[in-house]
Amino acid sequence: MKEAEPKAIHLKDYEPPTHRIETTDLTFDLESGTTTVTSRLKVVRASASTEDVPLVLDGQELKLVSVAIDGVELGSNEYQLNDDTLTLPDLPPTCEVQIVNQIHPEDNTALEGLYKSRTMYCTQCEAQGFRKITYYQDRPDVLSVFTTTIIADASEYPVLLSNGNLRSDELLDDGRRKVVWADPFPKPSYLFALVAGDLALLSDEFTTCSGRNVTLEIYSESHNIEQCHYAMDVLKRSMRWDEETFGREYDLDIFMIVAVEDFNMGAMENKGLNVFNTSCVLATRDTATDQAYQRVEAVVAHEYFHNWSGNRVTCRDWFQLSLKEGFTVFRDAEFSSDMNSRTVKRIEDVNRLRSVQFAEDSGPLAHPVRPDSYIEISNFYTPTVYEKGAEVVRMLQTIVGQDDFRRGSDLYFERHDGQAVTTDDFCNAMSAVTPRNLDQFQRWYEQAGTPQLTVDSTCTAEEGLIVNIAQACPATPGQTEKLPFHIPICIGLLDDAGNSLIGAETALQSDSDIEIRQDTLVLHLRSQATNLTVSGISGTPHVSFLRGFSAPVKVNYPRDSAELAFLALHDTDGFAAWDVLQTLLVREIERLQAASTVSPVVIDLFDALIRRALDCAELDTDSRNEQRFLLAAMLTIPDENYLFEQLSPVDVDGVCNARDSLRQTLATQLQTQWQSLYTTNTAGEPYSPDASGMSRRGLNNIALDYLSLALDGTALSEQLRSHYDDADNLTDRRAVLVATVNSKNLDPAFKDRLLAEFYDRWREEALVVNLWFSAQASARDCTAEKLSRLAEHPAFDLRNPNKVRAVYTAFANFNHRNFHAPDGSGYELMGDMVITMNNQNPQMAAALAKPLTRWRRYQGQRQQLLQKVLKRIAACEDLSTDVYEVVNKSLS
Ligand code: B3K
Ligand code: ZN
Repeated sequence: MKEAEPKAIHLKDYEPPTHRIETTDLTFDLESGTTTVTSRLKVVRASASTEDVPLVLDGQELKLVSVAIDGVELGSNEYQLNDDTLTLPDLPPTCEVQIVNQIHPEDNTALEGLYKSRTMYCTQCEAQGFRKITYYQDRPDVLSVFTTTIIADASEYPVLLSNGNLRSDELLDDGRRKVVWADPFPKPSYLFALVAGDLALLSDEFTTCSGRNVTLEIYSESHNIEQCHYAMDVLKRSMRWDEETFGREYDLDIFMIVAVEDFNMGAMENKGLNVFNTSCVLATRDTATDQAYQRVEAVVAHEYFHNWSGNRVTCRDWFQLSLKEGFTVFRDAEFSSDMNSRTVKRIEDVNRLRSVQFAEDSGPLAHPVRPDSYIEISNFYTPTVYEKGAEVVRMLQTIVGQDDFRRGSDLYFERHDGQAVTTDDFCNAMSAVTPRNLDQFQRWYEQAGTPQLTVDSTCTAEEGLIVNIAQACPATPGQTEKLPFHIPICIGLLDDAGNSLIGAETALQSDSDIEIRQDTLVLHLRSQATNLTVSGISGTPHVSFLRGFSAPVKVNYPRDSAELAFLALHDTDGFAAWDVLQTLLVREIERLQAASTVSPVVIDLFDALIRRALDCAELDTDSRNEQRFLLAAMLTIPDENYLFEQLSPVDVDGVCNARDSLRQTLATQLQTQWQSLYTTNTAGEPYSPDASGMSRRGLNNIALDYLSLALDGTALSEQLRSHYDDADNLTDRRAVLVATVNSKNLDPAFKDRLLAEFYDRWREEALVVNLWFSAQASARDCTAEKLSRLAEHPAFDLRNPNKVRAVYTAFANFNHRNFHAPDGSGYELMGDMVITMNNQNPQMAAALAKPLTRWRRYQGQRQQLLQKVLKRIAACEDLSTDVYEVVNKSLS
């Protein structure tokens, strides 16, 4: 907590460190109530010019016991200590600093630094948690070789882990155990980790491409260990994939993952010792949905990939966060695309980008991929830094081409191994291998906001096809004027039968750079506006625009519904087919806010898509799975978050009602078709988390969802009941749970019985209980008052972030009718939670505040109601920097 008004930190003020810390030797004495940390640092002055500069170490919430320089203890007048720093003046050019301090992990509810989760100790240091463990230069450009000694009671904490390789393990005479871990790779403090507990182990091994054997270990509390097999399988696949795709080999003798129940985010890539939220590592058919399996796959891979993109090559400062996060999200997305359907992975990612990142980019918290200032760095682990950052890397790959991209990535790792670098260094490595000029491309790192493309096209026999494209980017906080971006735009052209009209001989003319790659044109838009002329083609081509979502932009390309419907059915680029369908559906939902009947073109299109799904039984296995995945995505109506972003300013009730009415009409008018789709995709074989099973369940549960709107009374309860009773997995059970809690056509007793039955059966499985909570929190009848009652359930725990997310985040992000209740009760409730969490866990509190911040995009009274809550929070004493920044920026 800060007394004075928190100050912003600026990228332009970056100064290199005054001292290096060559080695860091830590000893942790874990005693109940108090942990004593002894730190021995070999400190070297960075250069002669820093001769008179004192060593300033960061430290927060620590009790200093002693400081010694080269073995001589300092008197309290020989150093300066305040709330955030310990300053040591007059150090010799090279010396050993020894510091002893105490901390209280048991009282640490912020889950940053060293804390206790149930019976185990664990750490979370990124970004600035290490300073809550001991005094240190807690910044990513100070790289040091760490040795860690842990001493703890041998029976209570038989497993003692830290980074690197195990050097020794001994039982002491007093019944305690002492282990020493040594990490040979220099690393910044944010990658430090320690775990101590009575943990079960799943082990395996991996032989790297150069023939080295690596021990793989996953630890969890013993009741969860059998749920770790899938993560182990993913880990091995990730290790192999990173060798084959990016030439990256693992470097230590051991790689460990520890599953922790209380964790602020998904997982953390500490060197050789990844710490995971249980939600991102445990997976069995009964405890994880198909979606959760895919998340485990993505997160295990993501954290593993950080070993190179983040750990071996790290960030110079936190403004460069996207250097490791954007690149690593890109890498994990490529991995998931190779493991599953590439098209559908792209659809999911773009869906999320549009719902969440575009919303951030057009709101009060908009910031560039490389921010230029922050108050609290924890607030910058955002969709912009992660997901837009990954889009920026993807565009680089599109611009330079796959082969040069790989050469650039090799060069980046080779040049910067063991260094802390910047996004400029990354682009420079790419520049070094491509003939293309990437100077203008830098603006993607510097300018916030989502560029908007305005497109129109005409086609005449004389001139051929002319496409005009213009770009503009709206103002964002602190950036009123924007310069044009370098935007790679992939375009396909189709004839009336859906065949590509592009070939090597296509006659093209444009004032922009343009190339032909197979059946796609890649146009490099650099100016504010450009045009493209394609001559020598017969008929009027259908334009498949922004194939694969080649740039994170919004597109305004007015075309009639018949043209969009044609492309939805015929575009050979699956992403583009889905994309035009979204345009059509958004437009339809906008229209339905004033009209009452759904357009026949939409109903006919859904009819055709269902027919295609029914016909795909004829295809070979791979195409069948791919088609099913794609059609499941296409048959899903965009959710409210997506629609709100496309239709701002938002009339919440108008959008929700229009969306409901579209779904209801499709359900009723195509009921027979949904029933066939349901039957055709009902499981014939036991559960498997593979493409065949997942894609089939996807279609089966979508059909169930529509049927739950079309049916009522006994027919509905029987259908739901049999789906539930036949289920051998959580995906199917969850589908029934969600349909049940949201249905208007069911006897309330049926709902109550199902909820009670589900809870009784799965009460021991925390992750399943979380899903039970979130289904109820996002149900259409869950008012703020009902939510408060739900949070009184004995299984709810305010100290466990997963539970808080399952109840409160689910409510604010997915229960739009009730979060946005016209009386402001949803907003007030979330405001209360932010204030409660502010003292206990500032990072969680700031995350909970975010849904309140976008007040400008809602219409009418809601703007005032939201501002009122934000002002109430802003007026609280002892506001954490995390909440302070989010709330004040959104009010200004
Ligand atoms: N690097 C961590 C995120 C740390 C968040 C700190 N508040 C996990 C990841 O992105 O891989
Ligand atoms: Zn990451």
